[in-house]
Amino acid sequence: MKITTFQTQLVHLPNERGLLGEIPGRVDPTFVTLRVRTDEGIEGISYAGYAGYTAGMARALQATVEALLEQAIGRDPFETDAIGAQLRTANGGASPAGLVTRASSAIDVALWDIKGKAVGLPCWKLMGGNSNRVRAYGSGHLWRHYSLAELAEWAPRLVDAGFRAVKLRCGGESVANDVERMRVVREAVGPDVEIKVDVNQLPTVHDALRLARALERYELSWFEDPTHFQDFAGQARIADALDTPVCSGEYHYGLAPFRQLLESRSVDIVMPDLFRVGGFTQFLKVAHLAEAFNLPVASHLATELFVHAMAAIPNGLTTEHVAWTNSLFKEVPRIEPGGWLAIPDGPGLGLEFDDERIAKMA
Ligand code: SMN
Ligand code: MG
Repeated sequence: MKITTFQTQLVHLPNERGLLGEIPGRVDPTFVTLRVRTDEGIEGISYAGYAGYTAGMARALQATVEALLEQAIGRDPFETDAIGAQLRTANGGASPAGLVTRASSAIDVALWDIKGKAVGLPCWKLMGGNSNRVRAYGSGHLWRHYSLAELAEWAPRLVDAGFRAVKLRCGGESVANDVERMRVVREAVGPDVEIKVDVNQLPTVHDALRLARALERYELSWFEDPTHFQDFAGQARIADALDTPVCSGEYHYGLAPFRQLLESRSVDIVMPDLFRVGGFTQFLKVAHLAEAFNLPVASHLATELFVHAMAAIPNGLTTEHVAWTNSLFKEVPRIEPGGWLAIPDGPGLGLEFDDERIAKMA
């Protein structure tokens, strides 16, 4: 089988509260859809996004996806690892980070979709087949800018939707304010729901320790990105000092930084971002590396795609659920009682673009 043609499209997703709420005025809700076609009539789909925080970056990402796909024409889509390596090497001056990796990651996912469709199996089975469902946590709300009243309103809504775990963003104005936010969410969800706390690298090492210790009485189940993502030694001090596990990884590009993250023991729960790590192919390498270090893996964003890779591995802890890109698809994995996401049965990703809705958002 050979890759023959492709099509990309810029899609402006609706301004859902969660998407534009996170970093007001900075998040570009424009995504690039990809369709990769083969001489056997099989089409693989995927999307790319979060290229930057200004509108022009989405267009730059689309151009990068197209430039890379042109280089993949004529190749056998089964050769995912070789194609990824070729794209990263041939465009080496512009990689391993940034748009090249984001684009090649999205292409990798589309190729896995083709592989699954070609052999009639869902991607999660092809990638390892650990389970046909994954645990998930509600992450599309409880942003840093939510007022106490909004936290009290939205946390129980996530629980009513079926989640047994939610994520609260902290690291705002003061430790006291964050403690108050945590208290409100804990009271709103009760003792049985997990609360994960993400501080997105905002604190210094000492502030992170003070904050985590102040939050511990409300039982946070992980403390995410407690300080600058490249401060491996600083993060290791935090991980060593706390009883709460440190979750980290979403900011790293490619496979190699995970070696340092794991070797320095600066992480307890490994969280690769699908588009920064290099798609499913590179994600699996990180997940298996984490397994060798006796560490669990959590996913970052891209829920509709990530369910497959998380279901493939034995050390998949929980899948982040954000609904932002759901409107690209006819059907998406739905949350089930107990906080599970069932993986679609269809071959490949089991996803279909909703062309009518996409046409309206283009
Ligand atoms: C996050 C990162 C980027 C966009 C939205 C949210 C956050 C998370 O760090 O882990 O969900
Ligand atoms: Mg995060």
